Amino acid sequence: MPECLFCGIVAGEVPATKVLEGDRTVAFRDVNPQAPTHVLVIPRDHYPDAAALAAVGGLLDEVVTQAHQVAVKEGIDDSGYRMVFNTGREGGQTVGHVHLHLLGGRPMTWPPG
Ligand code: DGP
Repeated sequence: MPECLFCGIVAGEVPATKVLEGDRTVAFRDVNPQAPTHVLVIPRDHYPDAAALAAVGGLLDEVVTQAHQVAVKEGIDDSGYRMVFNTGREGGQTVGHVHLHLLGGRPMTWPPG
């Protein structure tokens, strides 16, 4: 079992409901959904946060593109949705494998908590 929970999901060793899979990215449903659609999009390779992901050629783009593809698949692309990278302790990041939260299916409020 890998030490990283999301590496375990990528490897198929931790169960998850996968929504889309790309060569370098995977999208799966959040175990504790905060909206009717709450999907996490991650790179298959381990990077700790969005800044580390952005340092890799094209991979951040693939994560964002796959999130939009999930929104289309879920039928929320017209109504709108939110993409979030929680980063670090005060940013609310609890899993140290970078993940984009795709949230939608209800109106979002601002400011976030
Ligand atoms: P964050 O707090 O931004 O690091 O988000 C981590 C998210 O990961 C949180 O919304 C809950 C989700 N999560 C934690 N453990 C699991 C798991 O084992 N499976 C799935 N599908 N999601 C998980």
